[in-house]
Parts: sequence; structure tokens; C-alpha cells
Amino acid sequence: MRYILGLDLSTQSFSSVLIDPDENRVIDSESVSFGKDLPQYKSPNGFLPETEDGQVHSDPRMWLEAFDLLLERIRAKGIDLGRVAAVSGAGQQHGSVYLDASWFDRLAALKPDKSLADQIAPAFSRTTSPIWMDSSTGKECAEIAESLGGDAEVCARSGSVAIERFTGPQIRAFWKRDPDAYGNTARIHLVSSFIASLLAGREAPIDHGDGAGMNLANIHQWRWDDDLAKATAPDLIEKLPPLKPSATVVGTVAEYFQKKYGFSPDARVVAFTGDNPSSLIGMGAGAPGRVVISLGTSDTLFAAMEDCHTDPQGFGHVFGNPTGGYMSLLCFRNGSLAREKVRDRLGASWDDFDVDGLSATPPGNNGNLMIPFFGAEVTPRGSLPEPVLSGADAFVRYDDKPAVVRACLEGQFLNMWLHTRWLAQETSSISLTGGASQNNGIARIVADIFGADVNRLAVSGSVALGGALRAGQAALGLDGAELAQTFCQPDPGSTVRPDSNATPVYRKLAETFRDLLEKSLQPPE
Ligand code: ADP
Ligand code: XUL
Repeated sequence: MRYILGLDLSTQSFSSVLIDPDENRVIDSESVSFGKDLPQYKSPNGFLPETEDGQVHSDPRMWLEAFDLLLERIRAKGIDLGRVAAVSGAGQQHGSVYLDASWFDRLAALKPDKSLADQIAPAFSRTTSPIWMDSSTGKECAEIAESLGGDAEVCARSGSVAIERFTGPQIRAFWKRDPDAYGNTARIHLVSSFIASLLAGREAPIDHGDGAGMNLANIHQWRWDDDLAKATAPDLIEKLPPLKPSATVVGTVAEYFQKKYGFSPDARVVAFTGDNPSSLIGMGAGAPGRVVISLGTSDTLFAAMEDCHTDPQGFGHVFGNPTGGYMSLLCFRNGSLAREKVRDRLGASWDDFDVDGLSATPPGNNGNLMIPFFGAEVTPRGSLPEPVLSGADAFVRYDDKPAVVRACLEGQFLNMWLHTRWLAQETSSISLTGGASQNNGIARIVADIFGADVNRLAVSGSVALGGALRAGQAALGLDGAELAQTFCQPDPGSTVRPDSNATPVYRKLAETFRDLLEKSLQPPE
């Protein structure tokens, strides 16, 4: 009997899924919540409080502690991790980890009688890690673009214009803010390649899926771009691990994990990727056709691309598809956390966002509209100190709960619909994933706004599942299409079909929403 393990180090949690590819079963799912399980890091949503200039960081020791805790929980359930034949996984995209020269020796000499955090933390040349929510690097983006001759050139090479949360601009900001600590940095990993390195006890590469989220890779030749690297920070390429295909086998599971958690010395580690590219595979959307909307901490929309084309407005991205070729991605920073803020401000519950709660108001919300951004947004790029509400007096005062709930959701998904037109991709069916995807009210609004069937998969946790499926393919030679057929089937009872009366209402409302957005949005902080 052999198992495959998939891991997911996302914004708010570190999760796992264990599958048996021969019996076609999910054996176990486990999760460590940073906020609930590791409160000592004072990061209720997985990150430290945002600074006034828009910096958002996480403590990488928290990730290490969560890694040990996650594996300990699986082991404590009596699951035999010695059966794991292959492992892969994903990290939240763009986040970066900064290590001094001692990292290489520490990595090779991990001892099972001590924790990962105790052994690795002394190697951090930057004690906190900037994550994807950081919007503090507008100046650095402009400098990188200028040095390349404009946004269009950065986008043509890297698949995206220079973007605040992308790793290159973040590295440049670090170099400018603390040149000594940058000089003391021997290796910069992404969250994904950092975890893969630990697991293998040796340096793991950055894969094409996550590497494209850095504004540093040439996505046509799949190599670090000299000009982009020079425009970012001195001597940068030597501080980066190599850029490799997502299917690269890094090695076998390190002795630390064998001794501590019972892994076999033969278990193979496949390069990790970003959470969105991993979810593409976990949703069975590796080949063009299925559009995925992920409703995690951020909301994202992504799909495998038939041809590599970029967003003329500069909000969307092209990443490597872990199965080869390319994928598109749009990220909306005001996802679940914005829904939670609206919910809490109204004293509401998720039931108010579900089908029954929404039944009190009609599609189009009697003209009540909301731009539901709290602070910075990335699609479109800009900022609002508070959401903008336009409509009836009681609504604008937050006194009409059902109307505010509907306006929040309609605003989020009208914004998503408007900014995904450049993909020019048929969306006859959409697969939803992420924490909020279980909410049928949200699924209904997505179906009606996009005019497409919406389904959910039978297996939840598509990011970790994507890791397991990729590991099965790359390390065990299993057939990707067969794995997807088995593990990525839509749950037949979950399909929500669009209401043909509602979609035309939303097409018209999208124009009004766009006007309000253009009038209201302020430049990035
Ligand atoms: P991430 O992978 O980014 O850490 P998840 O995909 O686990 O995030 O999603 C977590 C989010 O899901 C929570 O922040 C919460 O707001 C949201 N969520 C959970 N249940 C519901 C629900 N029934 N309706 C709406 N949102 C929900
Ligand atoms: C994608 C993005 C987020 C993170 C965290 O560009 O910034 O979706 O990957 O989930």
C-alpha cells in the first residue's frame, strides 16, 4: 500500500491531504490554523499587523512550527507516514524567505531531537517574510519598469507588469531599506521552495508556476532575466535557487522527517509550486477548459491558457502551468477578509450570505451598489479607506443588512467579471474552491454574474490535493488525466445553474459598477 502526501502552506493555515492512488481514496486531511493553533505569533489571520506604509509580513518561524505540528498531528492519529512514496505541495505565492550563509549547513544537518524552528531560525537574515498582501513597493515597481523601458517590457518578459506584492519589487525594497541585511543574505526562497528544501534536506528549485510570480523570470525562455534581476537588486541571481519545471524531483525526504515522523528513506520530494498553480491541478483544470475561482483569503480566478497572452490593463498575470504551458491568474485582495469585515460590521453570520439570507433581496439589489474594498486592492490597483456605498439612505448607513450583504457579494463578483474579460475564454462552467466555496449563496451570485454553471468538487482542499497529484505524476509516473478523473470530479449535487433573468440585470449593472469604481478608486497608498 502506498500513499501520496500533498501540502499547502497558505495565508491562514498549513494543511495536508494524504491519498491512496491505488485504492482511489483520500486517507486523511489535516490542518494547522496559524491564528488558532499558534496564537503566540499574534497573527490571527496568519500575518502581522499591516504597517502604515502597507507592509504585510508573516513570521517564518510560525510556518516552521506549524510544519512540525502538522506532521505530529498526522502521526498521532496512527497514520503510517512510512507508506508515503511521494510528496509535493504549494505555498502562498510571492512570499519570500531570506537566509544567511549558515542556511546551507543547517539544512543539511537537521537533527530530529530539535524543532525545525530552533534549527533554522538562526539562519534568517530577515526575521519576517513579506507576503502577497504587502502593497508597500509602488516606488520600487516604478523603478524596475523605468529601468526596463516601461511596463510593457516587464510584462512581455515576466508575464506581469511590476506588481507591488511580487517578489522582485519586494526584494528591491528590502535592499533599499536594509542593504546590510540584504548583503548578509545568501539565499532567497519563495515559501514553496523553502518548504520543499526542508522536506528534502537540500536546496529545492523554484518552479515555473511560482517563479513567474516574481517579476524576475523570463517566462518564454524559463530562466532568470538578467536585466530584471539587475533592475531589482545587486548580485541577485546568485542568491536565487535555480528555476526548474514543476515536475522536477528534488530528492528524497530528509532524515529529520524519517526519524521524527516515520517517513521512508525512499519517499520522493517533487518541487513545490504556488497555491494557485497547485489548485489548478487539484481542480482537474490543468488542461484548458475549466475556469477556477478560488475563494480563500484572497479571491482568485485562473485557468489553463491555450496561448500565452497578457492583460492589456496590467492587472492579470501569466504563470507557468505546472503541467507545462501557461495559466492565467487574477487576484482580488479583498476576498474572504473583506466579506468577514462586512459580516462583522453588520453583526451578521455566514447564513446571511447564503441562499436564504439573500432571498430577501433581488439580483441587482434595487440599485444598491457597493465597492467592497477595505484599504488596498490589487485588481484594479488602487485603494479605498472604506467601501463606497451608493443607493438608498438606510443601505448607505449600513442599516439594511440584507441589502449590504448582497451589495458586498455583487460588488466583489461584478469587479471580478469586469476584470477577466481580457482572457477571452469561454466560461460555460466554473469550478469553485477555497473556504467560502461551500456557501451556496455565493455560488448563486457567481453563476448569475458570469452566466455560467458553477460546481464544487467532491474533494475539498484543492491546493494540497494538487500537490499530491503532481507528486504522483512526477515521482511515481502515474497518469495525470486518470488521477484527475478519479480525484477531481465535480460533486453532482453541487451544480448551480445561472438564472437567465438575472444575468442580463448584471450585464447592465456592470456598467454602473464600472463608473462608480472609476469615480471612487484612489491611487495605491
Ligand atoms: P487560505 O487557503 O487562503 O488560508 P481558505 O481557502 O481556507 O483560505 O479560506 C478561509 C476563508 O473561508 C475564511 O477566511 C472564511 O472567511 C471563509 N469561509 C469559511 N466558511 C465560509 C462560509 N460558509 N461562507 C463564506 N465564507 C466562508
Ligand atoms: C496570487 C496571490 C494570492 C496568494 C495567496 O497572485 O497573490 O492568491 O497566492 O493565496
